[in-house]
Amino acid sequence: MTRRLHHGWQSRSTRSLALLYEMGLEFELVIHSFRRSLYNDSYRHLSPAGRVPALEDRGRVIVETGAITEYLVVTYPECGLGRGLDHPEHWDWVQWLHFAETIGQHLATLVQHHIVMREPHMRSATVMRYETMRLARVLGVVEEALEGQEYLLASGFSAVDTNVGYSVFGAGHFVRLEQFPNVRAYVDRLMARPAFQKTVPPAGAELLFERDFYELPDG
Ligand SMILES: N[C@@H](CCC(=O)N[C@@H](CS)C(=O)NCC(=O)O)C(=O)O
Repeated sequence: MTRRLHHGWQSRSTRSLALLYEMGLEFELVIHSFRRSLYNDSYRHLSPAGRVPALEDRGRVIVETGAITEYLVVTYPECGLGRGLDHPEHWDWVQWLHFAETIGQHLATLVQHHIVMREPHMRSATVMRYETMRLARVLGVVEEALEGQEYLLASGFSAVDTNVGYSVFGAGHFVRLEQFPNVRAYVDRLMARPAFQKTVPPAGAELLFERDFYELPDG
């Protein structure tokens, strides 16, 4: 079975895309559009909830970015991007992997309110303000962790930087990263990596983020 990643440009599947490039693994990229629901018969046999990413590899299908990250680092340990049970930073690695989705839940709510709900009357300004505040708070955790180091773990770049890295990149569309200098530098550092460069949508691609920054309704 061909290794295949199901992806939507600028969505959370960017985590798995960056990781596959970082690992130097060959794969086929299948791009899905968010203009139509992914919850359809042809895709549901891969992803029952109709979400991206889905990874096909070695005869199995895996969904959930965190699970895909764990699967890839365990299946291809020679790439050195996991931190095994015997590594002193193993549990930090696991914690960051899950923290990517703590950031991701606020990001997803803001994407729904600013982007998916196109008509202003569909949106809740209260939810938008509250989730922006909560997103800023979790970015503060990343800011502290990055004090004096380039990546989340003191031992250097690892797969969790692809998961958290996408979350903080996405967060920068709703929270000004200038107030978090370590996070700002971290995003720039990640985006300078050749693997992350390859995740940038090509010209003409359907973008999730059509703007660089989304202001709150009342500024
Ligand atoms: N926790 C899942 C979330 C996957 C997810 O919700 N992906 C979004 C894109 S960011 C999606 O496929 N949305 C399509 C939809 O909700 O219809 C993961 O980390 O893989």
